[in-house]
Amino acid sequence: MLGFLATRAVQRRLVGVAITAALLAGGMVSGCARDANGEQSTRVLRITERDFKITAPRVVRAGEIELRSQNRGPDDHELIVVRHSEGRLPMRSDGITIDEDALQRQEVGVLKPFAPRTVAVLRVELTPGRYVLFCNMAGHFLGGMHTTLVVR
Ligand SMILES: [Cu+2]
Repeated sequence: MLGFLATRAVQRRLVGVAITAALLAGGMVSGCARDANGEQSTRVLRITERDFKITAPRVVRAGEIELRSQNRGPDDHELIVVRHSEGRLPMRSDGITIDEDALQRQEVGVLKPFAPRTVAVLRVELTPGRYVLFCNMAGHFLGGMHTTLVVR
């Protein structure tokens, strides 16, 4: 229903390291990297995006986190991470997209739109707080593509 809007090209500043890779069925590596002291240095947070839902863990420990988002389509999706303590995210005057300019200082990272059947990776340093993960392609947020992540 929103497919014609979803094809709109979105020019976006890329924050952090974003890699889109072909999805290898069953080949996903689990776990984390360890530093010289044997401490966990990077943890992987698995996310699934589909029309129109984002599935992700609700709580994660603070630190360096690798967000791995799998697009199950059928549309392209993006992923925006903002630190947002409470209340609703501000809408643009179009009434169907979030005002990212107003959230610029809260923005932690962005995965540009990526295709169905691919995985996009974003590394972020998350400090304790409340975050919102969402897709801001036209209509997708209102369609349900947002979730809250609490970092402890
Ligand atoms: Cu989307």
